[in-house]
Amino acid sequence: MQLPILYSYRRCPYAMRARMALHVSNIQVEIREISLRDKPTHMLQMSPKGTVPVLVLENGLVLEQSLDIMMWALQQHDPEGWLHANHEQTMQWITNNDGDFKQALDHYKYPERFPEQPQVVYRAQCEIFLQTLESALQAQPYLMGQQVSIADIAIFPFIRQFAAVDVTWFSQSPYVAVAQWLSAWVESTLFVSIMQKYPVYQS
Ligand SMILES: N[C@@H](CCC(=O)N[C@@H](CS)C(=O)NCC(=O)O)C(=O)O
Repeated sequence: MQLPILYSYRRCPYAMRARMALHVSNIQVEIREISLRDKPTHMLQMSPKGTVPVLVLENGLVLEQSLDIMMWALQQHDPEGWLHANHEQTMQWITNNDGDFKQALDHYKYPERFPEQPQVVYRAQCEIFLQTLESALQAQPYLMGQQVSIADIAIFPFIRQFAAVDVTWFSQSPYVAVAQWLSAWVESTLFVSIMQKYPVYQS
């Protein structure tokens, strides 16, 4: 039986959120782990922009944005109610993550590429978003309230990257609720399952 093909990169946070939505919705896919330096020809034919994740469906339809893949999967089967929260507010969290926070995160992760400012300036830019996460998570277990939503799933892989830049600093930071939320996700069965290693797909 032919399955949808997911071009993926294990450590990519966008690919992680797509893999988690596919996993929870119990949609079987063929995962093709790629090398970012040597992308498969078929992937580039299907999606010339060359980013992962890309999902190629059996009918030839191509989903080339991580959020589109999440929505497509969950609209078919959403056993944990990840789409139940208010859509606009959920998307606002994700937009803030994927926009200003992600940009500041890239600067914080690779300060040598952005020598205009010291790394701590980029970290402080990231902290604007961390503070909003902390306030929300001090008050409730998930970003959208008492129930998990796509906001948690879409965002925590990026916070994981932020925390990993300076583990000691993060562990001593005031972001206690964020740290607990992050640990719970990183240790979850869901995350462990989607971080399974695959050999690089040879096209
Ligand atoms: N907006 C895209 C962004 C995906 C993205 O930027 N993925 C990175 C890896 S984390 C990528 O494929 N970069 C291309 C490259 O490094 O060549 C999405 O949500 O799927």
